Amino acid sequence: MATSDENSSALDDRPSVATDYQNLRSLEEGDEGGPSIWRAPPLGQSSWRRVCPTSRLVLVLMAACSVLTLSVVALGFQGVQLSSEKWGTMEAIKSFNQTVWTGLMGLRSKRNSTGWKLKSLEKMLADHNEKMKKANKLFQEQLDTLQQDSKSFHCELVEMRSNGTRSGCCPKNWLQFQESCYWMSSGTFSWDNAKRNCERKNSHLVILNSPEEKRFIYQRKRISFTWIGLTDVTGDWKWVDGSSYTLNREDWQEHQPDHWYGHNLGGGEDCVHMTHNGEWNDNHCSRSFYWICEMELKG
Ligand code: MBG
Ligand code: CA
Repeated sequence: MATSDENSSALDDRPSVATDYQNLRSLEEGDEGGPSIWRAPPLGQSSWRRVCPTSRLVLVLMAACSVLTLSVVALGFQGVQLSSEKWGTMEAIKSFNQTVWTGLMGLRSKRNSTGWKLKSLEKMLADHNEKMKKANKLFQEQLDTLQQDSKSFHCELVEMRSNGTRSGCCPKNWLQFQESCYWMSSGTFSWDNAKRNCERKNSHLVILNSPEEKRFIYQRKRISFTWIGLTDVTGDWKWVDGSSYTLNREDWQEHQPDHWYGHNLGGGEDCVHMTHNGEWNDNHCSRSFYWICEMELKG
């Protein structure tokens, strides 16, 4: 059990204020080369530097904290500013979007409206074209009727002027070339029968007066031999209307006319026909060929 002395001795072992002061003094006065890190700064330096390092660390930390706090406050302020700017920008973008959207809607509506207008215009155009076609057809029909009427009137006028001896128009199924009408037979006859047939039609066997008329007939006649109104039965070459024909070699096939007697049909060859290529040949008048009648429109 400890005595009161022992307690007092134990209390004595504790560093007293005086000891502390001495220790502090010894630290102040020398032993500079000692290893202690707690060495006090030399005398003569400013008082704050003589504060213990722990306090300096606290001060540094406090300063750092202050700087940090200020930074946080500044950043916060900036953040508020940024957030406000961001809000403004968002509002602007929103407004811009709204404007663009409204514009797009307007354009779409305009496009729809334009498309609809275009479609109705196309339909109008198609209807118009259809009406034009109908009107044109009607006009053409009326023009044809008018031409027919005019032709009939002309025919009647010519007939009246000739006291009914001539027709002003070619009859149905007759072809008109210049001032004549032509009829092509579909059967065959002898030259004499063909001549009579034409006369019954108020016409005559074709008389070819010009190269143009020869070409016209040649182009339209049947391929087979076809009688024309030329004969030398009287000894001279004459057309059926009594007009004379002066022989032209170009009209005839080679070696024709030859008055050939070799056919044993009696006599020679007195009647003329067109051959396949349009050139002429004299033949026996009894032969059966196609024929062509001609009727003049004017006298
Ligand atoms: C024929 C003619 C005939 C007579 C005969 C003479 C091969 O043509 O048609 O009319 O001229 O030729 O050989
Ligand atoms: Ca002949």
